[in-house]
Amino acid sequence: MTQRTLVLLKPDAVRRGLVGEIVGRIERKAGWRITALELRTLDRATLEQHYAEHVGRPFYEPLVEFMQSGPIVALVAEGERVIEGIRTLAGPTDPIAAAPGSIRGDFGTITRENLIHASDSEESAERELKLFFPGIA
Ligand code: 3AN
Repeated sequence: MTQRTLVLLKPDAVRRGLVGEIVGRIERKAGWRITALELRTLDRATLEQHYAEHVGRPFYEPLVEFMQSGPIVALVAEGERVIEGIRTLAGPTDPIAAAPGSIRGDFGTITRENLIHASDSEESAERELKLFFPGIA
């Protein structure tokens, strides 16, 4: 089942020079392709839409601040079961609980700065792709 998903490499990943490492892990999965990729700085309005489900949670404001703290890399990945697959590559939200070998498990320590966002379902992917890449069909 070929799918498309949105990935964000968060400001910590860009600041720490981990873009190549993370993009490389996605590229090396057989048959997956990166079909759009851009370095950009996010505005508050975009983040409020992106993280709408988290409004009111204690981590919401610091998260929105953090995500504006420097450029991010937004990309679109396509391929066989890529939505579930990139979530597996990323590992769970808490990087200390994430297994070594996963992106968060290998490079992260604190939950807010967990390096990568990846859509968690087909519905989220559709919504997030429209928000970040409205130009793609
Ligand atoms: P995931 O990215 O693993 O799907 P979500 O969607 O639950 O995680 O949370 C979105 C982002 O909010 C996370 N990537 C992380 O940066 C931040 N976050 C989530 N839970 C916490 C928490 N308990 N403390 C601090 N930040 C959090």
